[in-house]
Amino acid sequence: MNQNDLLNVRHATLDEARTDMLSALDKRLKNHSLEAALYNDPHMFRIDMEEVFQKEWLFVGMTSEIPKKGDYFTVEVGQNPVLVLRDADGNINAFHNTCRHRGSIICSEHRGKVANLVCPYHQWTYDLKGKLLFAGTEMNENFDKTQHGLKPAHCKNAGGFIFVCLGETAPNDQFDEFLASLDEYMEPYDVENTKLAAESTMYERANWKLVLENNRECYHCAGSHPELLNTLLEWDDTNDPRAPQDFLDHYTAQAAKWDAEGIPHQHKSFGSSQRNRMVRMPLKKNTKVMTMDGSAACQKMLGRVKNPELGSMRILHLPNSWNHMQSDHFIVFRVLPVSAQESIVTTKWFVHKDAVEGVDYEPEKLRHVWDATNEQDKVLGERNQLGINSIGYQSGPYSETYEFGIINFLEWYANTIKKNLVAR
Ligand code: 3BY
Ligand code: FES
Ligand code: FE
Repeated sequence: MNQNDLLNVRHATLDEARTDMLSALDKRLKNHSLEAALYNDPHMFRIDMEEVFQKEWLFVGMTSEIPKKGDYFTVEVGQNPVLVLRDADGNINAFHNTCRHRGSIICSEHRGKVANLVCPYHQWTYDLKGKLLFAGTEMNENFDKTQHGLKPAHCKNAGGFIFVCLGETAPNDQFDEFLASLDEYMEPYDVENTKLAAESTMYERANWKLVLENNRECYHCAGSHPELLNTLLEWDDTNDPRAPQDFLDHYTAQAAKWDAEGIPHQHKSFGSSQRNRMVRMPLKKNTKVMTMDGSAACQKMLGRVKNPELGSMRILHLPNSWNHMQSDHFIVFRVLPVSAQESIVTTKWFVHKDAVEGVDYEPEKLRHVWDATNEQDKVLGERNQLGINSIGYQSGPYSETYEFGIINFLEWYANTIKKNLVAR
């Protein structure tokens, strides 16, 4: 624990913290920020990990990051190392990245390729489906290899998105309906024929909920995101009460072109409190994608896309991802908690797999706007955390027009914690 963590400890036991958390969530003012402990107390953080990150579906990465058999990437969900791997049949599976001998992690690189999974400690060897193949010659004769395969985690993919769930049983909450729509909405992009072109990993000294809250509103955009606002129109939906007529007219004209090409764009949401949503929104007039001047980022468009002005399709997955799918590249964002006041935000940019770096696209141009935006958001999140740690902090009101996305997020969060704590 760091010094801040110690300052915020206020429970003798985890059970006390659970009771305290339920009562804090029950008596919270719906349209107000949470009480400080929910953003900085280490016991509350542990409950977030147990009830949300170790039980709910999480976005981890894209199928095109691991195109061939034996390709893998690893991800840390709190202190749980997870391995996501393509097997010989082309299926993607997830395993706890911990050896069934004495628990060493098996893959310590963030990504790579293997024929089999060999634990570096005593060379126990597993196949790509997690079956234990070899445990040396020193185990006694009663040792049963079939009882020592890698522990699987739930893993599903659709439209190129990979989700894992570390819980014993995976929650439903219309998740399969969401996946079916992801397949439909992502079809034009042909994700299997894309490649990772750039990646950033940012360490932020802010509770994961502050990172999400910041992303769920554009109230701060005018004050902080000059690069993004060259192209982004801040309305997330045609129902947005703030959307002016010229935006609605622009949307109608763009949507007619998308319809002519069979590009899905209608707003859809799934699960409680719009836990998953997707919608395509136009960017500013005469801009194509989120570059500094709105011009193309890559000469090769994705999949079967012909129209460079596809706006951005936003895909939200609570608790840990938002995304922007455009005509010539798409960007995915993933948040993973580290401690009560630390998070890791990973951003990845994808282009057509045949696009050549330096010829069809320049990584610097591709990533510039969101590198700048992420840096600005990191500062905002960290300042938010510092102020919340003050004894002077008091829950404050959200704007119901600008910050409805946060209200939905916290409603989902509060209901999820309650549902899972009560089921315990
Ligand atoms: O564009 C995004 O990803 C979000 C939505 C509004 C604020 N933020 C920049
Ligand atoms: Fe993996 Fe010993 S801990 S082989
Ligand atoms: Fe922002």
